[in-house]
Amino acid sequence: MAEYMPSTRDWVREQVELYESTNGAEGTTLRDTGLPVVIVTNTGNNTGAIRKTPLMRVKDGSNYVLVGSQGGRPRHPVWVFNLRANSSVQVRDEADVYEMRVREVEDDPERARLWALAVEAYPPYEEYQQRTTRKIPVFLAEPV
Ligand code: F42
Repeated sequence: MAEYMPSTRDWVREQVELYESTNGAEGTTLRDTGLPVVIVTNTGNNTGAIRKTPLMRVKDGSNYVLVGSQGGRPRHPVWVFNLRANSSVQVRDEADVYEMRVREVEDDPERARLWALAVEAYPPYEEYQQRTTRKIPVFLAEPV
């Protein structure tokens, strides 16, 4: 059984701990924005470790849109490489945990549709994309 290796960022690790230990009753929003967050459990592509990554909740029917924004920094968050290497994830949305498969969305019309949903759910994504020449990766998580 792979071991869980928490994020190196304290507030991220703490949010995951609060979210999971309360079975999604607490820790489910981005700080005081009130905007909902999901937890994506993914597999480290180097270590094989269990990684847990809070992301903004962007729904597309029963699918979730996962946005590798990391505040518009110049480099991808490393969970992007995890998803590219292993498409099996779990998405926790409050008390519900779904087994899902992710695929990176490159096709422009589909990506544009999903990007619009993402920006609607979390407007700062647009600013983040303006802030960097990096094309922010978009994944779609679909129920298995
Ligand atoms: N990040 C986003 O990109 N988008 C969001 O919508 C988002 C929302 C959000 C809401 C709440 C919250 O608390 C955090 C939120 N974040 C969001 C931040 C997100 O949870 C991540 O912390 C952030 O995106 C950075 O992801 P990261 O995977 O780069 O994390 C780093 C800090 C990290 O944990 N690094 C580990 C370390 O030890 O340095 C390694 C993690 C890892 O997966 N290692 C891989 C392995 O094999 O284990 C190797 C990865 C590689 O290829 O190098």
